[in-house]
Amino acid sequence: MKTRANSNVIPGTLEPLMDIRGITTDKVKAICQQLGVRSWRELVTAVTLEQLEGIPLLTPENRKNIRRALKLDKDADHRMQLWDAILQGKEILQSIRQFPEVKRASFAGSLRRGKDTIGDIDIVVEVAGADRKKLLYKIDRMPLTDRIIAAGKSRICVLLHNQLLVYFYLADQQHYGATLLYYTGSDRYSLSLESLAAQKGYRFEPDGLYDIKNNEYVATENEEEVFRHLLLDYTPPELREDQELATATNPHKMPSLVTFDQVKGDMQIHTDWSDGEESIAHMAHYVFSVFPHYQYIVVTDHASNERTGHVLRPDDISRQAAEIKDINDAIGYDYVKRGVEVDILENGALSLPDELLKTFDWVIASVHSHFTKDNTARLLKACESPYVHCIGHPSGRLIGSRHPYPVDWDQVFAKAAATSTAMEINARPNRLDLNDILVKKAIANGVKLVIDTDAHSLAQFDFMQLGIWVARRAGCCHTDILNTFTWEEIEKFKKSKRNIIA
Ligand code: DGT
Ligand code: CA
Ligand code: ZN
Repeated sequence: MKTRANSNVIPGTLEPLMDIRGITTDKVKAICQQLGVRSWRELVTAVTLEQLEGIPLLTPENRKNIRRALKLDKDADHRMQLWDAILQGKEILQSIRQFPEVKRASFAGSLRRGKDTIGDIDIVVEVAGADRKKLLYKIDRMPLTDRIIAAGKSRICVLLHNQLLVYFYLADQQHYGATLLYYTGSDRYSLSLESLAAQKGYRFEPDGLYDIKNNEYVATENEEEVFRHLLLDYTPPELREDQELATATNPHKMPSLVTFDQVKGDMQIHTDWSDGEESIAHMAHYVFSVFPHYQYIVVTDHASNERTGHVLRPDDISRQAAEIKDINDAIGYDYVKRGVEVDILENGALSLPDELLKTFDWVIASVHSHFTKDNTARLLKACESPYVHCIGHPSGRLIGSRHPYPVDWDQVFAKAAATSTAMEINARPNRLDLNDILVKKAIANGVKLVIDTDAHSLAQFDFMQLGIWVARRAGCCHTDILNTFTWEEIEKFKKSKRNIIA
């Protein structure tokens, strides 16, 4: 943090520029004088229009660091998957929580809102003013840190060795709640809160909630207190997106969102009978001990002609059933359910005949081919099968590598609701399929969802939380999610389909 000497020609709002690595007073003066920039907003515009290229005093590294510090260096095509960001973010949180200067620390930004991809990591830290220099010193020496890009009195921007940017927002105890709320965003949501606060006599700022009448900051140690001052119900971070602005101003519409604790089982799992890494027994015993609140798991190996890898062949089915029976006998009840994942072929037919499909407890039908054509008709036909209980990864997207295929979702969701066919929220980090927007549309149509992990190995059962975030962002309550119900209730759901189709 440098001195402000010789900065009299620099407008006060641009002084934080000097907190950026390599940016001297002379360089800021050059920006002001040569580009006529007088405010932060004008600076952002100048950076966005690449006008900084015209200032000879600035090196390419200087320009890059300004872009990074201003959060203008994001690349829409290279956003990180939520799961990777969580693993990385948890490591950072764990490190900084060990520093005695840090009283509290929490994720903010898109990571806290559970968005499917993440541009950068935001963390709000409670630290006393007198300890901030010490904290900066320690962050600089964390093994993960490549270098500090910018360091001001209330914000530190760090580049990690893996090129990821992490922003620490520093708050004192009294204003931690407002700061956390502010930097959790989304941008649009914070703006809506700002204008709502203004109507009620407050200024909602990164530093806290300012009571205009009393001319002082209000103590808001927790987010809940900010909502209370603004006479609003607490809004979970997952709902703080553009489409939920109305919720922020309507305190009586807050749904009770589904939680991980309410999940009673995982309903898509692959074992070594197809392309999974583990035996059924290994997976069952692992989940039984690690997720004690689960009441069932559904083994759903691939029965496929289209897939090139190892699949469950028709003559494997009875042998697999016998193996599952032995495992359940050892556990003492039908903990492992017999499911299957079949292909929806190009003409909408399925990759197993009805006589075999009807022997399973749970049938998932998924598109595994022809990813560019409009697949509405295939999905509609699969819903009409009396033996299909759920459509797997319905949109077919792979985050970062495959776009969803075109589908008329109004038609498909109407059909799914009418035929009691569930839709999957596949929680694999690169799928998250259906996504939050489609799930929202699905539940508005009365469609039931299943959140499952599609686990192919033991560690992948942890993906469930990602699916929960998708559901929460869509506003799902536990009643929207089939696998928050007991197996007896799921049997009733299946029976309703048989009654409709018969
Ligand atoms: P991302 O990182 O692209 O996945 O998306 P977010 O939602 O994490 O957005 P980000 O990282 O740009 O900012 C996080 C929140 O903090 C967002 O609500 C905006 C707010 N924020 C961060 N820096 C500034 C700033 O300099 N000015 C204002 N007004 N808001 C900021
Ligand atoms: Ca962010
Ligand atoms: Zn699949």
